Amino acid sequence: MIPRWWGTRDDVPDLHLNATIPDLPLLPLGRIHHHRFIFIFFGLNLTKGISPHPSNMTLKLYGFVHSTCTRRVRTALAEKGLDVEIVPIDLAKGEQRTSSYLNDLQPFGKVPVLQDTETGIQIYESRAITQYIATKYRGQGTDLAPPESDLKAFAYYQQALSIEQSYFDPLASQIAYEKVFKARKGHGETDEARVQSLFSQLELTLEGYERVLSKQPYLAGQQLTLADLAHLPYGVFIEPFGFTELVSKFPHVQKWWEGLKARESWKKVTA
Ligand SMILES: N[C@@H](CCC(=O)N[C@@H](CS)C(=O)NCC(=O)O)C(=O)O
Repeated sequence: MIPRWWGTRDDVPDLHLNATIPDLPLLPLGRIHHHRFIFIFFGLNLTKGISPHPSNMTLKLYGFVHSTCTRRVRTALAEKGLDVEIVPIDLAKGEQRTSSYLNDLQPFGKVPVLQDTETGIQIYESRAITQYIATKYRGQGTDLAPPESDLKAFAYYQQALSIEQSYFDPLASQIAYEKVFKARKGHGETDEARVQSLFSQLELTLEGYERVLSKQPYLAGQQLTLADLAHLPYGVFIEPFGFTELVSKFPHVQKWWEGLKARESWKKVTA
């Protein structure tokens, strides 16, 4: 049985938020309704877009609302107009490493994990979860992935997914680690030389993105897909460390990036 707790401010993977949220008591999920005003008062409505009542929701998402990977899933859900019950996992307290979590939910000790009570499917890995959502709810909300039967569109979609995972995510997530998570995990101070090196590599990567996006509006072609949306959580996370400035060097990348951030789904997830 996974304990249901809202986390403390230490879970918030965002320096700005960390700086503005005072220490809050741990709140049992069952009481969140009564404490909702606390989050709104501090400008953070943690329950927005998610169910405050763990009940008969079809979809349950084990995670932390502000973690990058949980946000990736929540963005896809928002594009589909789907509600989800969030079952909070307190990463700072190590709830993702309890034996019940490792054995029953995620063998690698990570969030998020999705449970679909309608199909009985339980799945982890944020990108796999978003693909599951896109497939199960095809025809509802935004179409987020072409079907396999559309050979050309599906091939370019796979290519776009691979671009994000191969060339963007490793660099962006390592920058996030160096700038924020390294110290938080007690692994030492930020290695600024490494950050600079990672940003240099990211610049070369964005040169590639610029070549692609000067010919088409989205990574897979004319339509937005999960491949585009997948960039949002880490891209936004590293914006204050130099990503905003870097993106501004590439007009087509910038247009694409601003368009992604302006989507209602992302606004909802970050509200
Ligand atoms: N590839 C995985 C990565 C999952 C992951 O690294 N999750 C982080 C939060 S974004 C986590 O659970 N960290 C806790 C830890 O490493 O102990 C996915 O996309 O779901």
